[in-house]
Amino acid sequence: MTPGSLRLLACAALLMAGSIFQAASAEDGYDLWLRYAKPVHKPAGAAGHVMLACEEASPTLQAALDEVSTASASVLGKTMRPTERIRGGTLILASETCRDRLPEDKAPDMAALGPEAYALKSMKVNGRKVTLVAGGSDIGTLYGTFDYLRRLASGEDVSSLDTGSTPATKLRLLNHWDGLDRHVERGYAGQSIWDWHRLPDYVDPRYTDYARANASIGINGVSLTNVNANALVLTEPYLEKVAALADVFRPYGIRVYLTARFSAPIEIGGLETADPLDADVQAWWKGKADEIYAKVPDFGGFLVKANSEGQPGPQDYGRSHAEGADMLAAAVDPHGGIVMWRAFVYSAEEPEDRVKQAYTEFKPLDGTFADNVLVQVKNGPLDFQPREPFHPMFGAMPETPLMMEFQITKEYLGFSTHLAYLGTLWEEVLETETFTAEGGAPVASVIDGSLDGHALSGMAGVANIGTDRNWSGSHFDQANWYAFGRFAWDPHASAEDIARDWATLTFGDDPDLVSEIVSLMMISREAVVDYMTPLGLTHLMGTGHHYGPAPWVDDLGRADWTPYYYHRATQDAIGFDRTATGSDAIAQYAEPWQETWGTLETTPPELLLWFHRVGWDHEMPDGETLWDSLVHHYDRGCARVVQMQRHWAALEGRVDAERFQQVSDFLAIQRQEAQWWRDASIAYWQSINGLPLPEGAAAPEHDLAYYKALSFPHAPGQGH
Ligand code: GCW
Repeated sequence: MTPGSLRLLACAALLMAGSIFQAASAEDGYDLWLRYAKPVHKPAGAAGHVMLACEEASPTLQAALDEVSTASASVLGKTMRPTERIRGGTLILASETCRDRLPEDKAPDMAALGPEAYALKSMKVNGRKVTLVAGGSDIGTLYGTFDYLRRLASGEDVSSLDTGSTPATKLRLLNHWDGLDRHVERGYAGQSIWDWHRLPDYVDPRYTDYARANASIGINGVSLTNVNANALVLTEPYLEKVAALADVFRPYGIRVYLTARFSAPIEIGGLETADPLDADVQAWWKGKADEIYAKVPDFGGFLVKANSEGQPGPQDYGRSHAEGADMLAAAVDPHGGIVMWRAFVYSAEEPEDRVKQAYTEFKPLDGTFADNVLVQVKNGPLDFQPREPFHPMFGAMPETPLMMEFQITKEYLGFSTHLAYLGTLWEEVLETETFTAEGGAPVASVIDGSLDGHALSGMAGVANIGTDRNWSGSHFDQANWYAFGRFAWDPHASAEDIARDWATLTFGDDPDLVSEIVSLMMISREAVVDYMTPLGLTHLMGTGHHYGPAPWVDDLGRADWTPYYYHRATQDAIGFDRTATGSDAIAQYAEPWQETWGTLETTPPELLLWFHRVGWDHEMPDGETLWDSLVHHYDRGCARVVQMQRHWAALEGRVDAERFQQVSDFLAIQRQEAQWWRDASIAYWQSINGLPLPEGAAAPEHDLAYYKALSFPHAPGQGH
């Protein structure tokens, strides 16, 4: 071979390596926050070896070891090598049941940690410097391992660690609204990842990555199926499929839950009734629970939507929600299972203000639920709007563990094409004081069980996950999945800290880049509020699909599904009077909220039209009229989107091209749709109030008829 041909070969090899490198580093979002990119700053004190503190690796500890080797290979550029003896720079994974290789005096009291807790400690063992990940159980160790790896990937100094964490809540669940036909209700990221048809024989490797991602943020339960439930999932063939998924999730500390259709005893059990007080019905559910536990020994329990939006329930037989819940609770109780009974109830016939109905229904039932029942309550009394006050049930049912239900999928915040970081929305709810008889306490302390001393506690998030390669439909919606897990673990956490962690893990640890991304995330949700439903307006979205504005709709089969029901705009006024002169929903809140929100002058502008009906010429705190202020809020929302676009555009070249482009394209969609929301809303309000626009405000691009004529029969995610 001549030197020239050698050079050629070398060039070809280099070229190939280059293209392989490119392919391998394609940033399609699949790796989520477990990208394990090499940090700009090499983490000081990173371990070089990894050791298990016992001989036999349980599947959970094996998962931890695997994660360490995957992560170290890319974060550190070399895999941490397994070792069986303690050397300097070893990462030791230990748990309450895996500690034999650790000198007795060096093992912290892991039993005292609590089953899901962990400690990370830099220490000396046999004179050598090591890092110990100690878990109260193997799952605790896995959580601790993820924490350690997060620090490495963020370029943190890990040479003198003395930290740890304990989850504040017991149940940290994703709720999938996935159908057995793979349609995801309110899903904007493709189809359901549960491939029921191929299960149980084909177990998609993606399920393992799903479990890894969830475990890395502390999620420990998954309700697989839509709350608008199909009884079929409780039949034998489907339970086999459920068991196959449970087997994948088990090493990651994730239990499976199912939605229980209340009429299942009739539909698949051949009974004539589903009356919860009927002995045959009770026996049927007990038998069903036994059957499930025989296949899935660690089955978590049932999630139930009953007597809500057409779902069957105990009220069909004149029984209460508690009687329904307690019947199911008795069926799973011998196996240690629980029931999550949803409080999202309202009736079409009921003349009472829709936002009052859940409280009216459930408050008198406080103290009547079985010990293994939690009542799952949406964050606000309406339905996952861009902004609502907190649900008045929080703080009002001390005898019942209340579980928080957040919606991660953005049904009412622009689907997956609008960038809206929900951390700030959730933080706003969790840190609001409920003011019970004992005094002020944040909603977070109801959720973590500390306020009323409940051992059962939890948070559920309606998942935004689908078959899209990047899981969530958009890169930034991954942040909402991530933030949900972090808030479920610690409801007192800070939205900004979580955003920073996510941005670092997702886009790299360059501090300038991270702070740009975080600042964009932190303004994003308020931008959506401004261009969709400012000043306490709510539920103005298009009928059924909830895509785009439709404030003019006033003639659906049921009044409480129309935007008009919520805004009540007439020529002289707008808003829903929920004070004593109106629906008196305010009476469901404790003082001082009754006083603060019940009084026009002390109601903050962001909740004004939620609680009050006011004239278009009402004077706002800054001296503007309500009408001018409303228009300015729409304009502010649109301007914020432009600002977000600019921020993002400035990051070109600092974010990989693939993700940069998709985010840019989505921001362009968001900008157009923000404008659409603003223009359509203003055109409609003007048709009602006949007022001119404030000076300098642009007229809507089209007339009202144009916006009204738009139709979207195939908008994604609709119920069916
Ligand atoms: O948010 C609304 C949705 C419905 C959903 C319902 C619920 C699953 O529009 O699609 O049904 O709430 O939470 O039960």
